[in-house]
Amino acid sequence: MNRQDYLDRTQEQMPLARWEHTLRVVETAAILARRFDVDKEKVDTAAILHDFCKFWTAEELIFAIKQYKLPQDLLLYNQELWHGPVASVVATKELGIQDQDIKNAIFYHTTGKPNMGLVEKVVFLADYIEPARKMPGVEAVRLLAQNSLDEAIVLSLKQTIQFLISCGQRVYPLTYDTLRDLAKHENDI
Ligand code: DGI
Ligand code: FE
Ligand code: FE
Repeated sequence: MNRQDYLDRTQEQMPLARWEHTLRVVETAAILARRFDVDKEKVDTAAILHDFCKFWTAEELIFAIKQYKLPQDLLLYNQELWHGPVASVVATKELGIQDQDIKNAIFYHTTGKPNMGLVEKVVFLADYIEPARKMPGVEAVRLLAQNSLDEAIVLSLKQTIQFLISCGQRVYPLTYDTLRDLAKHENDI
């Protein structure tokens, strides 16, 4: 499979609006990869595939989480958390993705994880700051992303946690673990 195959297979999985989001994440991730000297090809592939399973039904995602023995505690939390881990396995089984950096970047693109690699960080951040994102505080994250992947990700995680708590949703513990890991030099959490 080549890049065009990844693009075609991804496009046919999703409606136009999500496809356009994917293309903006690919572009944003390329800019960040250049800025922070990260492997462009890995970032590109992971960005193309990160939302591959976003439009699978809940039933399909639950089936995959069980069948592929993904973390079962995901099922106790927000459905939004399910598409990354499932896409990571599908990318391996159906698209032949073997590279661990790419698999991790897809798997953890919603929550992050402690000790993220640079490819993971770039995809995570590009997903949050792609130009059509409008969540409160996104502009401050874009500014931090000019200079520091970690500082930008820390602010994005804080804002996501705040958002989830404000609407009474449960926060998956890995989200806090990621924040603690990256903010270990801060004294405000
Ligand atoms: O798939 P996208 O919309 O492009 O972005 P995403 O995969 O980062 O999903 C973001 C959504 O996931 C956002 O609305 C917040 C929601 N979410 C639900 N529970 C959690 C969560 N995000 C994190 N980081 N942690 C959670 O526990
Ligand atoms: Fe996503
Ligand atoms: Fe996304």
